[in-house]
Amino acid sequence: MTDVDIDSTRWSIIASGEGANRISFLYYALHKNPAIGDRVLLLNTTTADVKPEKTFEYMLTRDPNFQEVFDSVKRDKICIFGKSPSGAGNNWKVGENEAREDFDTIRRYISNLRLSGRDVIFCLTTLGGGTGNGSLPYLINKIKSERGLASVGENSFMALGIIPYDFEPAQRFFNTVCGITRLLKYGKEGKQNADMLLLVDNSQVEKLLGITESSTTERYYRINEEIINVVDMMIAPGGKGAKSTIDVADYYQLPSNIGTYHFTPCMSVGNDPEIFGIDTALDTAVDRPMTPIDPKTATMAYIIAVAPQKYVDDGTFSQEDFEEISRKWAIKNMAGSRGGILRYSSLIASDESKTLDVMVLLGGFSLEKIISNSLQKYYDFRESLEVRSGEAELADDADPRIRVKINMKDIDTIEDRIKSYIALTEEKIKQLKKKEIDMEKELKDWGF
Ligand SMILES: Nc1nc2c(ncn2[C@@H]2O[C@H](COP(=O)(O)OP(=O)(O)OP(=O)(O)O)[C@@H](O)[C@H]2O)c(=O)[nH]1
Ligand SMILES: [Mg+2]
Repeated sequence: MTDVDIDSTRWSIIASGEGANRISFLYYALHKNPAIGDRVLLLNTTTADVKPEKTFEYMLTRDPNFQEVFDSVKRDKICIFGKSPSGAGNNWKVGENEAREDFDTIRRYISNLRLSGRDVIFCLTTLGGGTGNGSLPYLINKIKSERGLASVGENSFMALGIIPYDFEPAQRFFNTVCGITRLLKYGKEGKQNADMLLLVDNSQVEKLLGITESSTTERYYRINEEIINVVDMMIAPGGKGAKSTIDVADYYQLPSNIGTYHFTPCMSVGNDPEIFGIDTALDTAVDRPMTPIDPKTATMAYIIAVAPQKYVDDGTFSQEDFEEISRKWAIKNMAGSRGGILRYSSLIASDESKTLDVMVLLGGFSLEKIISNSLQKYYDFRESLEVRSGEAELADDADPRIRVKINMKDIDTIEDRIKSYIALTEEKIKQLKKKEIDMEKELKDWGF
């Protein structure tokens, strides 16, 4: 492991809820990345009768080497918050309330991350559950706005949200629509919350990997392995003996300026550099978006390639060629005839990597496929709520101790916010698909 440049970005990971805890633990156990060091925080609510270990049980039996890592993580990186005796019971409002009411507990752990300067915080949650999906949007907003926890206005927050399997029940999709919205926009004024939101869909990843195992825990494990590759590629410029200091975090303001800041990763990793060129790797990647999308609607792309040092030194791969290949690729694969609005490519030479690994973060794409997969279930759930005086009480069938009230006006606000975000996204796509300007006429108008 090499030391990171003083200048390169420091990252932290904050994961809330069970699925996100598993992914972050797996990343921490498998990748010792100097850009992260030990800045990892796993948050969860838990039932009084279930040990926090339960979340990691399968991983710990699958790989006995993880036990030692787990013992160290348990000492100071797992924060159990909330006063509820029974977790959030798949109810995001409970997850949010518990985080708010018990923020003093969470604050101590966040302080331990010693966030400073222009640190990037990688925030993970599943979108179907209650704990992570409820608490994480609240926490991002809170850390961003409260003095003393981070450097206000300087840190960036990359959020990753995991969309439930297609077959999961209605409440999970109600949670998903609310969670996506609250990660994008939060608070009274509905200001931008996460700086970038990465979406990953369980059914889609399972299809890409051809997973056929029947055990749920093993299926999650396989999906999680794929997700940690994404985390690793995001942070690549600071790790893997990297020679480049440009990373995604340097560009996070750009999507915010455009007003759309959702992305999905497309991965092509483990390629033999003797056989694969970057162009082939890019073509493979675009066929493998981790969320069901139409790449032809994508308006933004961040393209990251990690290649073994030797192949960069001998000129097989160079930043200049990479940019040219990316440009042609974008014209062929992205929205409009000019290859989207925003694109940047970063080649990283690595002392440690033996393969050519490429990740494309496609962004600004139409959310139509995601929304159409969720909407029926979203409404099924919404309409099942019994509303009295503008409020619905949500109770957990399995555990009557969990009850919470939701104000239906807040749900209307969430719907309005996602609809206007979608409208903006569609408008950007449409602008790009418009015919090119008539250059001759324009130049004349400009006085030439
Ligand atoms: N990829 C992946 N998805 C998971 C994993 N665990 C759970 N999920 C998905 O996440 C959703 C459930 O969220 P959890 O993370 O279990 O929920 P939570 O945040 O702990 O919230 P609670 O409802 O309070 O338990 C479902 O859609 C699951 O399919 C995991 O390890 N990997
Ligand atoms: Mg849970």
